[in-house]
Amino acid sequence: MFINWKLREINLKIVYYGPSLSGKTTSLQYIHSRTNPERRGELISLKTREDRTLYFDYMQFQMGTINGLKPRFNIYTVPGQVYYRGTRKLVLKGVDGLVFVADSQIRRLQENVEAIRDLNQDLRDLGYVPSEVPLILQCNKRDLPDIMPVHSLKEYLGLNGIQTFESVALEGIGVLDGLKSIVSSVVTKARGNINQSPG
Ligand SMILES: Nc1nc2c(ncn2[C@@H]2O[C@H](COP(=O)(O)OP(=O)(O)O)[C@@H](O)[C@H]2O)c(=O)[nH]1
Ligand SMILES: [Mg+2]
Repeated sequence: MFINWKLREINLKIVYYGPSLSGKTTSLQYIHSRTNPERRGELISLKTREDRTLYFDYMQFQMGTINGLKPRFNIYTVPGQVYYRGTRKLVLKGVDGLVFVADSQIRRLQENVEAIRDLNQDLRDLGYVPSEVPLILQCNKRDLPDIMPVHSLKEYLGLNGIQTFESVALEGIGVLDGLKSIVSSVVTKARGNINQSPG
């Protein structure tokens, strides 16, 4: 969270995290397509290699007010691959809320488990207590055959108490519900922090 008191703006960061190919970019593309063009910036995809799985993406939108301040939500996706740990940490720095996008396919369980482990490690490395960062789970690709039941996926990920949304990002199903939920948690937390700050 970063407050510009002069402009009366509050910058909040939400990161879509998960294994590669789980549907993070597709989710962000859908969010971008459904956000009022007057209140959002371009969707920017930074290409780190020729493969689209190695992009990280960014967009910004404005919505509502928080204690008289205008919130700007900065939404990022991170590259899943191990060798992009540096990029991932850079993107995670200053994060206010997380959407973990899991690939629901049974054969992708291992990648999901590794990604949640990486996330917790990345957060600790950055000085966060992982359980204190607002997080929701988006179980994606619910349209495919051979997917895991949500409760068992949550169990494997150690995310039992976490609010969960089933999604088909390709069709936009469930994506905005997840976004609204994390925005709401992030805003609630920001209100608490602003009330405590001297500004
Ligand atoms: N069947 C299906 N495919 C999806 C869904 N969401 C994303 N995909 C596909 O999965 C692949 C990887 O998606 P992408 O958003 O690039 O994954 P990222 O690496 O997490 O950013 C692409 O071919 C998408 O079209 C979904 O809900 N269902
Ligand atoms: Mg991507």
